Formats: sequence, structure tokens, C-alpha cells
Amino acid sequence: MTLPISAELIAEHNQAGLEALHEDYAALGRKLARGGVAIDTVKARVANFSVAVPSWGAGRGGTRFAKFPIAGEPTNIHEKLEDCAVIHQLGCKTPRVSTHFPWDKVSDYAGLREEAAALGLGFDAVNSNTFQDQPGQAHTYANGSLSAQDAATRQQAVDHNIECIEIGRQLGSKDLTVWVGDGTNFPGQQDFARSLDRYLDGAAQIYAALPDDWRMLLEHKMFEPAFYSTVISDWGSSILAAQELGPKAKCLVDLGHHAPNTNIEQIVARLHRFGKLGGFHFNDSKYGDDDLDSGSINPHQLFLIFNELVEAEQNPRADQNEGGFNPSYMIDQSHNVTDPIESMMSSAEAITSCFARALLVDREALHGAQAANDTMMAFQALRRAYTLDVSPILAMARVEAGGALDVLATYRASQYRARKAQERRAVGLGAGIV
Ligand code: LRH
Ligand code: MN
Repeated sequence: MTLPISAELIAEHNQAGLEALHEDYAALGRKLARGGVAIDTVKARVANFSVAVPSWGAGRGGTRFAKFPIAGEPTNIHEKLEDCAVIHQLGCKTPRVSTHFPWDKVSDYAGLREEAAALGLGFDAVNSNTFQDQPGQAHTYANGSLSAQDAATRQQAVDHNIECIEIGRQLGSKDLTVWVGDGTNFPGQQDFARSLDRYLDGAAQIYAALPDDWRMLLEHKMFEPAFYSTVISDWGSSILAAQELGPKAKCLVDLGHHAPNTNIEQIVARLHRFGKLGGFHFNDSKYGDDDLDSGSINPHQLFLIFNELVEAEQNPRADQNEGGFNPSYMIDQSHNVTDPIESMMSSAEAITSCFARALLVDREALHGAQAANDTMMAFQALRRAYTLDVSPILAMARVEAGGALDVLATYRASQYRARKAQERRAVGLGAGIV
């Protein structure tokens, strides 16, 4: 395996901070031990935790107004895998890449799988794309895809999703994420019920093509690109569709796809309760689907979501969840103003930190206070964990896995992006998400 950053540089940079790390780790260990928690058990859980990175997040993102490329950004899946390898080599939390088709289309997927493996990477969910028209495409998605009035357009969307499953099988993926932008901009433009029925008919054909050990993850979104109604607009439409389709259909929660101030952690609890919690697209937002870095705007919400996930893991609802509790954790962000590698490393750390702190919630105290209607002590059980500085645990797990103690400092010292700017072709100006 040849990794993009030299192991010597990582070791050299870690050396300077190791003594302080061990001191901080020991101090936190003593603090947690006073509460009856062995810090090494938390470290072991953290070491096993991982979140997938989006191939489409490795390049600069943009808005409808503009996209500002950076020198040395990746222009194809091969360069994107190289950058994802840097994120995993330094941060040790992102061993899988979620792909998007046709953006990541190549001629040899078995070869791509080997290429990724040589970089220490595997593949997570594949994402279909029936929200853009491709050159030479027979039928436009301007009037929808799976819910389109035109049967040939619907069939084209079904065929594309089945093609994504076939590609995913060669990559070793086990999930197909289906997000459709289908919807309307005017009242009366389409019938809500008949649109959903057409969507369900197409989704059922895709479902029928799933291998036995695969899942289909339905991603709801309140608006954009449609601005009056969206066919799968919320968790309610999503869970009903997933129940209609069958046990391999689950719901994917993209944190940016809800109305402002929506209680997303409660949606997580509901989806788990009914055995339909399939996965996440982690990001953050202040207004709409801003796709900002996870935990950068509302870190408390991210913590509360992981609090529900730890609670769910300890209450797996086996009656509802064949295969137990295994939601797919993925990042889905658009890096419009930062180096995508830095953003995804810092986001993976923010997500892992929320997981670690959720593990440190004293659930006995929480449940006891809930049973006693002791509101303040129930809240304080969460707040005590939320205010813990778990960075020594994350850093120790990273260093022990061969990663960087300070991921950003080591990345910058590696001059990786400057090197890529010499090697890679420049990206033209443009607009849009990728
Ligand atoms: C839609 C979405 C979806 C992806 C796309 C890149 O907003 O979240 O998950 O297909 O972004
Ligand atoms: Mn998403």
C-alpha cells in the first residue's frame, strides 16, 4: 500500500506533541474513572468508529452563482480517491468512499476497487443521479424522474438506478442511495398522490433488483430543486414509502434537508423505533440545504443526534431491524470556501467527537431522572457529557492507528495540495454543486 503522505513526516510531527497527549489522556482518564468509566473502553469504540466521505466532496463545491476552484483540486475519481486517502491516512476515521454516478463513471470498476484498496480505501453507498440530464440522454428529467408523467422517462430512471446497483456490486458496496429532486414549483402542476404512486412504482422495480444483502436508502428533502412541493419531502413520506417497498428499504437522514428548527434527533428516534433508520448524510446548515461542515453551525444538534444513536444501539429493536443496528454514516458536504481535505478531516473529527461524548452520557442517571420527572437532572446528564473535552481520546486513537496527532498541521506541513497543483490540470471556472 503506498499512501500519499510520508509516514516519517507524520511520526516527526506527532513526536512534538506526544508527551502532552499522554498527560491529557491520563488526566481525562482519571476524571472518567471517578465516574466509573474506563477511558480505554471509550477509546476502543472510537477506534472502531468510521464515517464515509463523498467522492463529490473532494473537489470544490459551488452554488448556482459560482464555484471558485482551487489549484490542485481533483478532476476525476482517481484523483478524488487519492485525496480521500489523505483524509483517512491522517484522520483514520474515513476508510470508505461513497460514490455518485455518472460523476464517478469509469470503464473498469474492478480496477477502481483495487486502486482504492491500494490506497487503504473501500466503497460505501452508491448514489444514483436522476436530477441532471447527461449528454445524449434519451429522455429529460426536467419534469421529474421516477415520478415523471412520461413512462419512458420513468423507465430510464429505473434503468439508471439498476445500473448503479450493478456498478456498486463490483465496487463492494451494499447500499444504493436514492435521492430524487422530483417535485413542482406551482400549485396544480402535478397531483400529489399520483406523483407519489408513479415514484413508488419505479422504486419497487429498483427494489426488486437489489441483491439480498443490499439496502435501498431513501433520502427525503423538503425543497430544492423544486420550490413548491417535493415528492419525498419529509421523513413521513420516506418511511411510508420504505414500509411500502419492503424490509430492504430504509430511510436516509440528510441533516440539511429539513425545515429550520426541525427536531432531527426525534426523527432519528422515530425511524429507529420503526426499524427504518438506514443512514445519514452529515453536514450542517443555518438556512437551507447549505451543506456546510458537520458540527460547524449547530454542534449541539449533532451531539443530540448521536445521543439518540447510542440510545438506539443499546435498544436495537431486533423485532424491527433485521441485521440489528447498522445505520450507514456518511458525510455529504459542499466545500465552497475551504480546502475539501481540511474540511472533511475536521468534519470527521467533529462527528467522532459527538459519538464519543454520546458514549459518555451516564444513561443510568439519565433514565433515572426521566423516570422521576427530574427535568433538570435529565438535561444535566446530557450536558455533562456534551461539555467534556474528548479530544485526547480521539487523538490517542488516531496516533495508535498511525495517523496524525494534529491532522491540519501535518497536512499543511506535507505540502500535499501544492504538490497536486503542480501535477493536476487546472479546473475551469463554473457554477453548481460539482
Ligand atoms: C441532495 C443531496 C443528495 C446528493 C446530492 C449531491 O441535496 O443531498 O444526497 O445526491 O446532494
Ligand atoms: Mn445528501
